[in-house]
Amino acid sequence: MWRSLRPIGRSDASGGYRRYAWTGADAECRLWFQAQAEARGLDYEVDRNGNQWAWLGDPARGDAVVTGSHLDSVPDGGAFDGPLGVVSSFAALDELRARRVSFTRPLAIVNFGDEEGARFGLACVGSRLTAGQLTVEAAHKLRDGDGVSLPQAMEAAGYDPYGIGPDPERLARIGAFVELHVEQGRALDLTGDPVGIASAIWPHGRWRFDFRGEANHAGTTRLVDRRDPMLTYAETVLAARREAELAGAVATFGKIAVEPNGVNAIPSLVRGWLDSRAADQPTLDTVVTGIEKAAREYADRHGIDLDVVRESFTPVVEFEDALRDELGTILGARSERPLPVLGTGAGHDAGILSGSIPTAMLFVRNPTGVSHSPAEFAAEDDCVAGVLALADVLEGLACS
Ligand code: HGY
Ligand code: MN
Ligand code: MN
Ligand code: MN
Repeated sequence: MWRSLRPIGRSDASGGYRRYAWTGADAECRLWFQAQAEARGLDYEVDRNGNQWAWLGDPARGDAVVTGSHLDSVPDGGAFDGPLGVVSSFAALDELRARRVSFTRPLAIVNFGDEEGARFGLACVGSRLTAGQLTVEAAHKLRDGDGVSLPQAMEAAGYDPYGIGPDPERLARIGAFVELHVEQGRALDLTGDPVGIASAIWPHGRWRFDFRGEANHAGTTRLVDRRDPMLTYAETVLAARREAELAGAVATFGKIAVEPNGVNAIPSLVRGWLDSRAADQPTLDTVVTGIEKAAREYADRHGIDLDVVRESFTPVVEFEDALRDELGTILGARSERPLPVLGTGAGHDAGILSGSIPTAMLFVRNPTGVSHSPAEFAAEDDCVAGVLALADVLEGLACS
């Protein structure tokens, strides 16, 4: 199963993955998901937002147990972020069938579309639409770097962008959603556990900083005569690191767009995207406020115009105690010691859905701690441990 998925959207140049929403690689991943579902005799469907579902049992019975994750990636992402959760869900079902359990609740495996937001800039589009956390109007306004709109991209991929929207009936039929995900840090590597349980997701957001200056000749314009937005941007990047360090948070300018983007032209516009996250809301607010304040001081000093736009925000997610504790009980009974419970700075579909249904997450050890990079890794033994843990959880929740 894993081998048939791995080549899809993989770049020979970087070894990373380029599976962006509504592209050819995304379509191949979707065909892979459908094939896995149908090979297991599951009822396959695509919901109004393009998320894929594979059902065992009649969803109309309600109180379903759902597991899964996403198959899309960040630019040159790793092999495990998302796919490990989807592959492990199918493998856990195979394991449950081998155990000859009988299901007392409907079970589904889901692939949520466009979780990374790599193409249109907003994470978790499929789950946000379903949970009613993204309006149809706002979704239709999303554009990729080539100016292609989300509706155009969906239509080109054969999906109807005018049927998207909240899906409360679907969510009302779900009693629990459990997402298995590769850990995007080294906590489990430090505790020595192959699998852990998520406690919370840090609040996090994305802000766009537009620095406008004056395009001019790189060779003939005296330094004193310049209004160079790249200078202000560079000082703001340093300020972001300083503010994050002071607060024990994280802040990253990972994406930049420059106009006119010529080697011998002082830019007219530098657009930088900030991703910032902290363990709690007040700290995050302090960091972002501090970065923006510094940016404005630099802009004033260099005669630069600055606009700051918050493009997306996800408040802190505290995973529901009862389900989290139930996972702990189920898994604790099968291991020598209680599983570690750990927070994360990474956003997930489970975080988006936690506002609508009971959700929980399992993390699988990543000894490198690296993610959103081809260096992302999980050892085979740990992946197997993750599958068995997920199977135990699904058996405990959905089987007699
Ligand atoms: O950005 C995130 O935390 C997630 O991987 N989309
Ligand atoms: Mn990710
Ligand atoms: Mn992910
Ligand atoms: Mn994620």
